[in-house]
Amino acid sequence: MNAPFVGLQNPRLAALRQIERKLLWLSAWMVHQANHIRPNRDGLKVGGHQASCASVISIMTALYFDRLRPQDRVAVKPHASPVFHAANYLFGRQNVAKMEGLRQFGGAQAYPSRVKDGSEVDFSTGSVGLGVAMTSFASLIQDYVRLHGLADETHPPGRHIAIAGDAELDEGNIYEALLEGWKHDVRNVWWIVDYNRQSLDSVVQDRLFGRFEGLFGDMGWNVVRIKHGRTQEAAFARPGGAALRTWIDDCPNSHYAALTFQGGEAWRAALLGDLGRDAGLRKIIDPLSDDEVSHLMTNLGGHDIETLLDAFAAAEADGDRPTCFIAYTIKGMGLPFAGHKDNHSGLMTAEQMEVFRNAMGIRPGHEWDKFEGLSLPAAEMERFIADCAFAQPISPRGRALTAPLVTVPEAAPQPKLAGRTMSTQTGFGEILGEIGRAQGPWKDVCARIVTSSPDVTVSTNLGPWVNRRGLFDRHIRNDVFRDNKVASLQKWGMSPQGQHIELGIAEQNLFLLLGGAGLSHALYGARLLPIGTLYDPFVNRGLDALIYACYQDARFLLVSTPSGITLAPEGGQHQSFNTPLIGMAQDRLASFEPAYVDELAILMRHAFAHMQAPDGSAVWLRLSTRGLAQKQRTLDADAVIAGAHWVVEPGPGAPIALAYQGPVAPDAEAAFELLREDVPNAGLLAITSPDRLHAGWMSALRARRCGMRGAASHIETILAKLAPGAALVTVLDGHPSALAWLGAVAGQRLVPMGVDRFGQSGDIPDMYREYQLDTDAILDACAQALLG
Ligand SMILES: Cc1ncc(C[n+]2csc(CCOP(=O)(O)OP(=O)(O)O)c2C)c(N)n1
Ligand SMILES: [Mg+2]
Repeated sequence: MNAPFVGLQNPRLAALRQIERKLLWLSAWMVHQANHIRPNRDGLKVGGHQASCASVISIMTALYFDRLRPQDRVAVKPHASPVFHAANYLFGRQNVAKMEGLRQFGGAQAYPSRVKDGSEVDFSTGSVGLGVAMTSFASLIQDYVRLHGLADETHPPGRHIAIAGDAELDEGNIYEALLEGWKHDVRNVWWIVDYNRQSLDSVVQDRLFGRFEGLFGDMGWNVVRIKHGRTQEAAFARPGGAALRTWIDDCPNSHYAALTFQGGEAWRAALLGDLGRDAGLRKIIDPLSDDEVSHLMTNLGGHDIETLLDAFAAAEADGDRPTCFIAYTIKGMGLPFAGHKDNHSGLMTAEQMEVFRNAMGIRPGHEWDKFEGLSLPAAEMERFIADCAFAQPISPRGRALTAPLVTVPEAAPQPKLAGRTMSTQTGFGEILGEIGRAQGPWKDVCARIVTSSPDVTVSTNLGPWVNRRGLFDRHIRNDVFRDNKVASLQKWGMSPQGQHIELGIAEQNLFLLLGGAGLSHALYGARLLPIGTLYDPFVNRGLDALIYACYQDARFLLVSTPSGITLAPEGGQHQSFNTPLIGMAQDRLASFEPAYVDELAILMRHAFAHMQAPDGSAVWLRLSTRGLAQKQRTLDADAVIAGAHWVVEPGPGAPIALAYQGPVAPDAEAAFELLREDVPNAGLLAITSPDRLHAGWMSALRARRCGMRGAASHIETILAKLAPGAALVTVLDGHPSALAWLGAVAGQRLVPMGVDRFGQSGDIPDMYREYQLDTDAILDACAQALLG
């Protein structure tokens, strides 16, 4: 661990200033060559954010080359991606080809991406606000795995740091995360706000800082304002300095930004216009050249390495309290468009780049040389970088950790089904509750499961599990009702050993938590099997965070229940019908909707394995509260996992099959019995996953286009049992297009049934009649399909 910086003449400071210079050059050059030098084949803007990068150079230099330890985990604001790649390049963890390929196929990503840029990226960013909030949930998960003894103790715990753009604090999810973090007493989190007071479109409102200070303070955070650099502080200490400080503090953001852009002459005119009669101030300003006036006025804390290091060291000394640093900066600092309100996507022109190149001392052809244009010898710089704490490996594989797989037994515990009427939601609660006994072959899986729910733990049937495993909290908190002998089905004692993390009603928080927990193997070397439950319609409420978790390849099991219009009396507002389509469209998420509990048991077992498989993914089970008479049968587990199985195989030359998905099964079965009276060889197909079927079909089509003639998908094999001109009727409690594509697989005539309107409540008979999911409607659709 480096000692915090001390003293002006410290050689560390000299080296850090060289690194600032290098990061500024490399990030600007990376964007420049992508836009101006690399051939452009399609005429589209490549883009990049030189001003956003310049704004955060000193902050990232101070962090990466001084304060960060290898175990720390960082979310870098999306538009500073080139600075991040440049820092990694100096550490020998990034190469020129990737940087030259910024925003190009196979090159460095526009925004840091775990999946595409590799494991140097701790948290992907891009959708502003999410990466910031993710650090808080990841820190909670770090505490969880350590308190459960699951983490590899050879890795010391890290700090979770977000380097945030100030406009990210406009995102509501930030405040949801702050509140939840407060409830869970989150520790070891730093948010460093690059407070350049500019967003994409504009210069932000004055006095915003005061709001942030209040909000963060209310949530138990330490707020550190890093406003002035050393040069400014030295000037403030002189006679006339107090007036200068007041002038700076009172200057509206947009005026300050405009003067920064205009430069020394404009600064002097403005200062003298307001304070020209102050003899002390004149003594400060008059001897300075225009460039020096400019330097003084732009010497904000976020551009001053010494000030930043002092602030970081003081926060470290303060312990593990979450800390928000508001680092005042200038967007585009050191570049020709510094402070200009339109600089967000501004790119230096070729002429400006030449001037910048000369100022940086970079010879043509040496743009990527690590130490070109620096005043310290290369060997000294190399030594300095190699000695940085962050340069030390966290594991032989770099910053990515791994964790052994947890063996998943052959079959999930299956509740007694004979003679029972049961919903998939009940089945889920019983199966998980059984695993929660932590007995027999499921003991190891049980130890790795962590569940969470945004205030719908009981209503999604996690109750039996939670009663067995307890609620997680960093501190022991008793169940007051239990202690007072008040009878309740729910036992809610909290302890560091608990395995359920209860969240408030904020669905984005659930998905951010699942994102952090689902990366625990890579971040903390501890394998977790996270399960999150929520009502199906509210997947939409957290959707961007769900997509964000999948984008990072986080591994978790999402259980959404109740779903569809089948939740009937719970009301029209709670109905969901777009979710099967989301499940199909979302990459790195395998989605299923079983109808019966025997299928569910197969899929839950599969989920625990698939979540751990190198080529696996997160898993989504869409469940229902409708009780169905359970079946005694033997299923082909592979077919259930592949997405469909024949309940009644069609006879030779069958002219029609009826395919159902989820809780409409009894109505489809009843219609099928009537259909069979007229068409004895008709088939009845149970669909458990349009997502898996579709993915398999796509993959077979692609393989055949690549010459693998024998490639066939599960759905093609299934539908081949029907006559070539056969008709299909599909029915699900969801948007009909989720299954309508089945007609294209073998060119069959298809009538799709499902829900494309919503908002009416009632009981199931009324609802199924209204939305045409009942037996009569299905039978009519069969007639329609047969008649063509
Ligand atoms: C959720 C989301 N909405 C919109 C955008 C488009 N966008 C990209 S950057 C940005 C403003 C960024 O401003 P700030 O966070 O202050 O960063 P700066 O560039 O000033 O450092 C916006 C609106 C986005 N990336 N994500
Ligand atoms: Mg900004």
